[in-house]
Amino acid sequence: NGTGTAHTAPGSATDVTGLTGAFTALYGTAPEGVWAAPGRVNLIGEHTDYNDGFVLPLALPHTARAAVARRADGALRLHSADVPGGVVEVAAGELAPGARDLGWAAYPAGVVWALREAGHEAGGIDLHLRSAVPTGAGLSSSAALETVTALAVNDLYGLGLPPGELARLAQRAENDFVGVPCGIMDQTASACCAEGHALHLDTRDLTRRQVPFDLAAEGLRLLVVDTRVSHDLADGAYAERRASCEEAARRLGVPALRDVTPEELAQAPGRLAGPGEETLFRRARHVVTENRRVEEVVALLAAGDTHAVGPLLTAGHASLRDDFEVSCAELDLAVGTACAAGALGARMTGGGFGGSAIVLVTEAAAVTVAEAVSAAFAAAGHRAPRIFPAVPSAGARRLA
Ligand code: GAF
Repeated sequence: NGTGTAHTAPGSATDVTGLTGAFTALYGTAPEGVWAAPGRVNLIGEHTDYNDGFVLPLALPHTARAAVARRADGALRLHSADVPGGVVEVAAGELAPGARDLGWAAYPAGVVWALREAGHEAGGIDLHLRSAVPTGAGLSSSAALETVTALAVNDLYGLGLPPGELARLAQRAENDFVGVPCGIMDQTASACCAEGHALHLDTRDLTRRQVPFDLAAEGLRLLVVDTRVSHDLADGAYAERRASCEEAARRLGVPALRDVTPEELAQAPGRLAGPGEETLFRRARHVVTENRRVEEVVALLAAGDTHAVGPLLTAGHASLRDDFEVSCAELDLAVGTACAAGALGARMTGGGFGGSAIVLVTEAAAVTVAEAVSAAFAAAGHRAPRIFPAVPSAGARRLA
């Protein structure tokens, strides 16, 4: 995965010049603009977004950037600096789900397809892309690719779609063109987050609220621990969890698990847990308690008590590990070690089965905690994790 040329900060003027130059070298004319869209971490609210529930992600400073120009013939030419293999060309008539195996290019191609399917006059594009969002790390590198494409096409073709709608169409691209049954969180985070804030999203009615999240002011840091165990949302386990949640809601007689409180669920184990079926009850218990944790975290942030968020993060991790069963040994080790070394709280973030954990820690303890996690990984014989601070950053934007 490309993190940009060494010494070139992603999104900087030098980076924009580099993207523009590479585009011109590839396609023979200059791009019409350069756009950026970030990856994310989710502070709390995991596996709730396909249950009509609540999420609280924040954008990372790591972005996918795209230099783009319109084409008159409706075709797409797509190139990534991060992937070997040259330009992928898709003729206008070829743009249909499953028509061809497009590899990475299915993400931008799927977005143009989704825009056209929704009746928007999205014409052809030449695109050159470079991303600093680590891939396979649970940090939404795919959503960043989709969102940067959606924003560029929206601007260039004057579609006038608001960010929330671009996120919805980017999700449609991933669901129906790429074939991953994800929820709406990642694309909305990439499109709609604001610097210094976490984004409180109700995934039922898609209302959004920017929640101030000024870690530095409180002497805190949020660390990302990328375990470098690659996760793959398409591998069936995600779809299986989703199906369990839908089945649990059906048995409880509600439209979605969003409509059940932890107290109500505790009264109703019999409806979910016939003999040998306690798994369904535990899946549902994760979702309904996680929705409650989101509300509790939002209330603590509003009260300026970010320190107190830590135990809720750790409780969320236990629920994902024990009830939802989407953690793995490396994530559990990162969380357990960080907490034992003095972190305020920690949890896996994103879909799970690998990927990244987040750790809330005081500035004073940050180095000690990071070193403890690295040492524990070495002692267990795991690959060295990548650890970096999550600075709440801006959502998708035009750079040039
Ligand atoms: C992945 C999905 F893409 C999101 O929609 C969300 O379900 C998340 O896993 C789990 O919270 O990132």
